[in-house]
Amino acid sequence: MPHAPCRSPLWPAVAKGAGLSHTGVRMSKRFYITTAIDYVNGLPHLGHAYEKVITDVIARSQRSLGRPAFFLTGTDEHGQKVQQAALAEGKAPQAYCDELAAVFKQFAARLQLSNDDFIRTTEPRHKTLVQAILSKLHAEGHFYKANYTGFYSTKEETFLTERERRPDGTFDPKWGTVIELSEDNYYFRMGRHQQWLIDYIEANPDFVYPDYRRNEVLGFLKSQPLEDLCISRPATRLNWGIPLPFDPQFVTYVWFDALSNYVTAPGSLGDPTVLAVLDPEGRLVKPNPEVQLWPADAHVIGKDIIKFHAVYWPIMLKAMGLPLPRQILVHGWWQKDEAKMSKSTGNIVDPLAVIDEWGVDAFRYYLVRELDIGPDGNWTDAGFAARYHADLANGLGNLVNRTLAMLKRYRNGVVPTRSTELAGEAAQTTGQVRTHLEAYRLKAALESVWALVTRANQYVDQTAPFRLAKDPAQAARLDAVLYSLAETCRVLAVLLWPFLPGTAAKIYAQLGLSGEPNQFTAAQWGGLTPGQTIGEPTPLFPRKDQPRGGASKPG
Ligand code: ME8
Repeated sequence: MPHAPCRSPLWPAVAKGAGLSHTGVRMSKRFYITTAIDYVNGLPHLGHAYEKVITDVIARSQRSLGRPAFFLTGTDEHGQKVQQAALAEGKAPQAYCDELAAVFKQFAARLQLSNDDFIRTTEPRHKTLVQAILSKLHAEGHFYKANYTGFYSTKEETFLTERERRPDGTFDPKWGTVIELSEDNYYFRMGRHQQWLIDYIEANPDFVYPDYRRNEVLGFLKSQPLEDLCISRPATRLNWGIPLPFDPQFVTYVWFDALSNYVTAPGSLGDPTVLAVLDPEGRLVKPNPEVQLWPADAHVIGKDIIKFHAVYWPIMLKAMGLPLPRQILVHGWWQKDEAKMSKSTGNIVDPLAVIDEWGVDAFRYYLVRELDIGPDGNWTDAGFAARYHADLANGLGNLVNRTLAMLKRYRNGVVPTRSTELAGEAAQTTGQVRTHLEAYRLKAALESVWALVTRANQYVDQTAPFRLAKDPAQAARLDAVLYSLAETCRVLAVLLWPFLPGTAAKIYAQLGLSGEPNQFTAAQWGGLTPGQTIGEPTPLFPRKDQPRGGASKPG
């Protein structure tokens, strides 16, 4: 379930970066992570799901590791694409956006995202602060008005130059219909920003991750003078946007509007860092020292929008006088069966259909286990089913189910005396997972977790509890084996919580434990209390390729 939008009480202060608010309360900045905000010109798709899930895993893992985190996602609702989609459905843009935003919010809930807020760019709280940004930058001389005559791609909502033109004078089909335009607009002066940005990216190698994306940005910045950015569209041509406060004949360019969400959301909640710059006289929003979010720790985005995030956004922030985000995490794109997903060819993955059939945790697992943050991924239905059966049903599911079934059968469901037979392996895995999570190596973290799953399943085969159970002289030995297995399942629940929160909670409940396994420190060996009664074992991931009950036989 999404968290309530920032109504939560003051997060406990952590030592790093802690300071005193004006009320004398010890405050600290939260870990702040964002996703791209999705265009509502269509339904949510696999790419949207992937980005939101990896961001959720990072947010949850930070919280589990004891660092208060704030996770922002939302929808990008202005601009031509959305206006055209509304028109195509014969709806007024706002009514159309209201419907689609509700669909995207439900989608976030189906993915079990733990977002703290969901921003829509048509909300007054966003529009007000975008106008504050524009007014400030205009007053400080960052914009100028000029006439432009030339080519324009309506599909990409961008002006094209001779550079984009092919030798035969035509444009790449990716630009869609290209028209010739002559119009006045406002431009953002870029020239003064090029060199400091190059220096900054060179001095901060982590700013853009992975490194091949950083090199791409540097290559772009070094290859040509940065052209001034057109930040307006005449309202006569496009009126679905935020009016420029200093010239209402124009609306704001959709990317300027959209990128701003990363600061308008915290600003609207009272983030003093943002408001000191955008609302120094306190006319728009009351500062709230409990909301310390900016600068963001990570913007998670796809590879196609890197220039906006690694070039224009830092420049916008620098011009505003706000610190830059710590990192831009650039993920790759999913294909299906080695081909671009496309509705027209029917080559798509419908995330909701997959979730309905296999469960949300199986879907989350496949996305994160299959694709690291960086390269492109390839979805295959067969690969999905294979992972489901091998890793989830036969691996984790079987381990938990047979452990609990044996505890029920041989010990009446009562946890036996503590033992430490798998404690070393569990501690080693816990250490590896912590290191991977801290470095956002999500796939590697899952690989480490599954090494422990495999080890514990081998341990069942090696110790053969069903044989021990037949010999009363082996009672103490059986106790030791059963405790080690049940405790390993508990540790696994803690390690898995950021990835598969529902499954982790089910494992805890089946072990008879209350609460959620959402604190990494609980992965310490020995948490299960001898004498405690476990709950009901129920298969976590029923097999789909044979009649139900065929998997997960005890012992
Ligand atoms: O770009 N695989 O919105 P969007 C992985 N509104 N990721 C994919 C993908 C795929 N096949 N297709 C799209 C926008 N994405 C803007 C963002 S942010 C201030 C404004 C990713 O709905 C894409 O890379 O077209 C982007 O990060 C996100 O989905 C939203 O794409």
